[in-house]
Amino acid sequence: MADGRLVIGTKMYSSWSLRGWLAVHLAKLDVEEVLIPLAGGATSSIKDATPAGLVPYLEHQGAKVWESLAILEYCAEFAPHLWPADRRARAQARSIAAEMHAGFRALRMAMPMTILNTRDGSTAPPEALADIARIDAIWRDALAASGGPFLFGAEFGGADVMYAPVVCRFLTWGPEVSAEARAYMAAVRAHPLMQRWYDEAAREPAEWKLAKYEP
Ligand SMILES: N[C@@H](CCC(=O)N[C@@H](CS)C(=O)NCC(=O)O)C(=O)O
Repeated sequence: MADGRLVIGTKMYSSWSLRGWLAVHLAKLDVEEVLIPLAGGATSSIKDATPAGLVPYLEHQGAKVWESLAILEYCAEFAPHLWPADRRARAQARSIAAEMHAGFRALRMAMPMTILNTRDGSTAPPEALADIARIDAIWRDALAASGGPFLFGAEFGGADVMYAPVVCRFLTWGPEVSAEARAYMAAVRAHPLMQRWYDEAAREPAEWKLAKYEP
């Protein structure tokens, strides 16, 4: 029997779910996956199943954890390697993870996650372009210091967990980004867990598609 459950939403669309799912899998927690198809906002079955009415939501060995960043921190208690070993790098990783969790609203509004599609991002508003420039700078800084291919070195870590759905958005919407950002996006997309998420999304039933995220 599993140690708990992870409640997530539709893999095609749920960017926050991807973060919780990656963290749980990287930490190798043994939890059952409970997938509730998103209804396009205020999904009643998600409200009933989770404390905040949002996914992801983790129950594990008696602990109840919601908010993707809290789930990541919980997973890092079991898998400390999710954060860099060096104190200064760890501070930077936590800062950029928190910046993602708290911000980039314009980007999230202009370029929603819809991973099975290719969309035209050329009409994104200036606020979204400013978010993209900031993210590109965050990535370039971290990659220059670590040498890549992931933000803090050879392993896919907590900061990558928080930015993986941004990679998905950029792959779909194709904004202009630096060569360093493009190399980073390729590394994230090629990670076996990302490959698995994309494959499972591709197998989701057509009835789960939401018009507002489709071309
Ligand atoms: N701040 C939350 C955001 C979670 C969130 O907004 N999740 C969306 C799905 S990506 C959700 O559950 N929406 C409710 C719904 O669509 O019914 C976190 O970090 O986990």
